[in-house]
Amino acid sequence: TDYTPTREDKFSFGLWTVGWQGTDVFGPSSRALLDPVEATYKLAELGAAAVTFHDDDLLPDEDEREKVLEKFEKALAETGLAVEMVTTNLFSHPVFKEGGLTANNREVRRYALAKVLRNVDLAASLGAKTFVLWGGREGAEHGAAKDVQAALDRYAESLNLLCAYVQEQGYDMRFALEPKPNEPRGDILLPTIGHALALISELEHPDMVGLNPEVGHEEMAGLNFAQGISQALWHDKLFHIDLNGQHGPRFDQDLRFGAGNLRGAFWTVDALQGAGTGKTYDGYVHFDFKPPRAEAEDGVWESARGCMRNFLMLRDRVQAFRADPEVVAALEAAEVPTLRTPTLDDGESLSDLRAASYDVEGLATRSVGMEALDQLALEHLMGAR
Ligand code: ASC
Ligand code: MN
Ligand code: MN
Ligand code: MN
Repeated sequence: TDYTPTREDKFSFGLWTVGWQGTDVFGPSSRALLDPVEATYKLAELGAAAVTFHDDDLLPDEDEREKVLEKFEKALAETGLAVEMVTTNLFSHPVFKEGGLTANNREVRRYALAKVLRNVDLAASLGAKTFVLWGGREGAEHGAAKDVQAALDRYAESLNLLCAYVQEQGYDMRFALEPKPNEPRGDILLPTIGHALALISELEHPDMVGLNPEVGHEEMAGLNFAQGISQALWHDKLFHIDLNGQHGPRFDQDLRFGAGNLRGAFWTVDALQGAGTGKTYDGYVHFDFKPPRAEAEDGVWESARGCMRNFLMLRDRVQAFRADPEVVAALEAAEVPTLRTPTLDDGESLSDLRAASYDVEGLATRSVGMEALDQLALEHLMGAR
């Protein structure tokens, strides 16, 4: 099989991913600055369909803004690449050291909101339909230092203002919140998919706000990513996705997609495809990874290529798994399709349900067939079937 990416695969990359220079807590950058416009051409060549960026990735220098934008728009026109998502850097500059939209300092909050608004205008002018908010610095290291309830009021206030602004301007744009449990703050607000979903239901325009879950971020919290995005799909809230890899609950590794928890990646691709019968994700397949610091530029592109190839290979394996008649039979044996039948029959009453007799002993000792089913999945994943 040919695992060469095509535009129809809708692969998308953050310019900050391949552009990461390897700066970490223990040392300075290990790679030269990659021109974001050059990176756009290179990603197009590798088979991507779109790029995404933080304002500061593309436009770090105010004096160069117009010139860089012109070059970037030329690159988009020449390659046919789209800008599908834009996000704001509210985490690098020390002005955001104690938070952006939820900083205790009111001037900082106002400056942060102004930075987002300016970037929303840019996103709209480039045709991006998704605007991501990752609140890396929205959080705390100390208990008393953050009034969490007030911070959530301010988060909601900002989102309400942003949604109203987008409506006023007539932009075709939705917001996507990106949960993360910690790093860079000790504890970040909206740490998981579930926390973010709950906040959305309290907003003035809940229809305009959804999620951008990242594989590694949920796994840092010890959670199952496929299960999390399945719930987001169920709520119609999977607006966007950040695919990458992670090895368990340690620092945010941002490995290329498929590295780290490979089994989790298999179920992630399956979940995106509706796990057989559910709602599917039809948006861009976006990668948010960091080519390891040890790599030189060749390794950067190898890492980007790997994200796409791994997705295509996993999609192939997942489709083969779902199409395998033995899997269909094993699903039946495990009664997986039966879960779609309502627990109470039409017209049946709770009294009927209570009056029915149940073979509790028989049910307690029944076969569930789950190991057999999972073994089939592993065999497909390992290419044995
Ligand atoms: C984002 C996003 C992240 C962070 C991180 C910055 O916009 O989705 O996970 O910023 O990639 O390094
Ligand atoms: Mn990450
Ligand atoms: Mn991310
Ligand atoms: Mn990231």
